[in-house]
Amino acid sequence: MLKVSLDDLVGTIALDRYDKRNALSEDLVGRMLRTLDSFADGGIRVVILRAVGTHPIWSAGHDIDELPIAGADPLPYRDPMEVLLRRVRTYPGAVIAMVQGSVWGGACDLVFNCDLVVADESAAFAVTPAKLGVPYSVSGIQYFLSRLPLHIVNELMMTADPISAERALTHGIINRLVPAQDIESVTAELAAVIRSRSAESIRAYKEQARLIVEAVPLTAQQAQYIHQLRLDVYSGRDYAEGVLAFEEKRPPDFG
Ligand code: YXS
Repeated sequence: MLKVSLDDLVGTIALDRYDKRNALSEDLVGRMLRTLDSFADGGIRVVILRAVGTHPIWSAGHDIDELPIAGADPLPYRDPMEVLLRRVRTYPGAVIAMVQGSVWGGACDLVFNCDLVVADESAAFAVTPAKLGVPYSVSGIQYFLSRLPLHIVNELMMTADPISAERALTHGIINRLVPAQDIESVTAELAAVIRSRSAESIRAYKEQARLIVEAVPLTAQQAQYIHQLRLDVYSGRDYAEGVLAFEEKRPPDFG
């Protein structure tokens, strides 16, 4: 499911579950979390997150077979994906996503939560809750809004259609857009530069940036209201239909 390698305090985690389009199952995410923990313990300065080989799909996102059925929060605080996103945000070093192929749903969240993104022209990003009837997580929305212009977030969230690598570059989702044959060397060079810089400075910077981005005050009433909005969606007809339609390999009918 994962291929892990290490070279001079640069660690690489490669998704290797292409039969399920690298869908982020609990098992796969658990392995990623354990690897990140061991990297952190070993003082690994830079982590490269990639997929094994060159395929049209980088990752199909959250494992839809493991989304809870209607009535239960599809993205609760303890969902392994949510735990992984927090772990990437708090990893005490840089995490670079190297992206070839399309990125779907929660995998977009994963890539956007990385500190830097290197991609080739085959990369594309589709944020899919509106195709599944999922009420997106509050922290996910917070992070999208902190990184991207509102109208781009609206387009991603409302259409659920992929945006191209070129547009992703324009909007700052991608740091380096490179030809496919150069992607490994460009990523390795970027990792080597960061590896040579002060780990203490980078760790403190990253933690400060995270805390500043997360410093959005909400009143108790607003938090309750958000909870109610999400509860209504994950108890509703659309979420049940979205998951069922995926299982039945047909487009959803949201009426
Ligand atoms: O039928 P088999 O057993 O061969 O399995 C198929 C698919 O069922 C499986 N698969 C997945 N299984 C679980 N979770 C997934 N997300 C997932 N995606 C795919 O992989 C096998 C091959 O799939 P197939 O035949 O459709 O491959 P393809 O190459 O023709 O098409 C690739 C995709 C990615 C375009 C297509 O599989 C697709 O549309 N997948 C779903 C993408 C998606 O909507 N992801 C969002 C997941 S939910 C999520 O992340 C959030 C919670 S949210 O949406 O709110 O952000």
